[in-house]
Amino acid sequence: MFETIVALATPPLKSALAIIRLSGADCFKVVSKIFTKELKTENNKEVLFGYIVDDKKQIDQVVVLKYVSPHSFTGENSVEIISHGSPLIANQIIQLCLKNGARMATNGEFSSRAYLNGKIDLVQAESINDLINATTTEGRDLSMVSLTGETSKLFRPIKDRIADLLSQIEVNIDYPEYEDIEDVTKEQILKKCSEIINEIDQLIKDGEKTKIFKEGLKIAIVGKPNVGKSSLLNALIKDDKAIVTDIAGTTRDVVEGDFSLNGVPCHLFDTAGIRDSKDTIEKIGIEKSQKAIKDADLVLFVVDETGFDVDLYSLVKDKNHIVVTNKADLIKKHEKDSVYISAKNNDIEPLIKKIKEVFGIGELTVKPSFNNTRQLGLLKNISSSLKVTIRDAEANQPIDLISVSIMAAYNSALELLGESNKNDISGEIFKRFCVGK
Ligand SMILES: Nc1nc2c(ncn2[C@@H]2O[C@H](COP(=O)(O)OP(=O)(O)OP(=O)(O)O)[C@@H](O)[C@H]2O)c(=O)[nH]1
Ligand SMILES: [Mg+2]
Repeated sequence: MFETIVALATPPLKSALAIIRLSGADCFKVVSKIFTKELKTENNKEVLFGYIVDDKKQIDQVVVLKYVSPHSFTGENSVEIISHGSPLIANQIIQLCLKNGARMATNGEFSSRAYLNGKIDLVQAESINDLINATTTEGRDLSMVSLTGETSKLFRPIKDRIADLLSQIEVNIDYPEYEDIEDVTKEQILKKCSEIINEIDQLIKDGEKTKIFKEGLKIAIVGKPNVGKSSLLNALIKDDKAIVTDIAGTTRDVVEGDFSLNGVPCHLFDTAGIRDSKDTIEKIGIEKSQKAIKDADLVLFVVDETGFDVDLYSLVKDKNHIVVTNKADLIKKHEKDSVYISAKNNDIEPLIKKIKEVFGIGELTVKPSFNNTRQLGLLKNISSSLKVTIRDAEANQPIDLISVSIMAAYNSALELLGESNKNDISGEIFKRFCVGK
């Protein structure tokens, strides 16, 4: 039984309507004290029209949606109060809820309850957060298939097979005296493990491919002053965001912009041209350029007709990078295999092609996949644990030693769907959610 929580589910800004959400055993009691109608558990879902009141004073005219447990998102009694969208009113209603027995929800606490009450598994819960944060339709589509439970469904049979193998082995260890229980042979273990590893490795491959559609790419544009870095940012985001002039040292601070590459959200950092400078402001800008290089998934090292600076290149050569020759319109001889563009003329197709090539970005086929760092990490754990099982079995190790790595694989499988130590593993995840979700 959980305490009653309250939170604003919409942004704290002036808008037409605001939604205040409550969940928990006592939430009908709390709302009944501040609403002109009583919320009873008898009738199932209800839409009620009335007034929020503080004692006798009317605060707002609202619509109240009532969900009776277990027919709600959290699985508990829940209420949504739809008020007028003034932050002042929304705040007053929340204060009234708090005064009458609710407490403020923490980030992601509604989703966390849905998970703890068995309404959704952990993969579905994560997809809710991904859905809220999606910035491209492809990212949204990927999150939607996970939200419906398709991704978890894909994995459950694999988890069951690991469990079967484990229980077969455990029976052999615990009841060696029962002759009617078949011994698991080394061949059976090897066959089953390699079948499961193949399937898991395929899931990892599919997940790695789709991961960037959800997580996006950080791309830094770096080079000498005046080579056309800001012009390139503008051409990529199709907007005149960064200032472009023929004066070297125009960009002082990092300018950021976004664009989508076949649905992969790309976040660009246009940086100050790097050179020896005595100017204090420019020096700070150059330090920021160096930080942008460090944080980037990809660095576009821009050069122009004035040539290639070897010292500068040493800053990026160990990073994932593409050397981009800009101002191609001024250069007669184009070397083979180099990327030539003209940012000023919006002639940047060769670069787009190259970035797609570097990250293997093609058309996205939306299908269920495990594609965040946590999920992929656990799949990799399962695969490597089962590889240990194979190694131990091949070395004819005793069966109880072999079972250790299968147990490790099984625990990772449980953790993937959030079926083990619910409170321990989920805390980290729900912290990342918005309050009110
Ligand atoms: N001919 C030609 N000129 C270009 C091209 N791209 C940019 N330029 C010119 O190069 C000059 C510098 O461009 P910017 O985009 O400001 O260069 P930057 O690298 O951001 O320079 P800093 O911010 O000073 O480091 C401007 O006059 C642009 O019009 C191009 O493809 N061809
Ligand atoms: Mg610039």
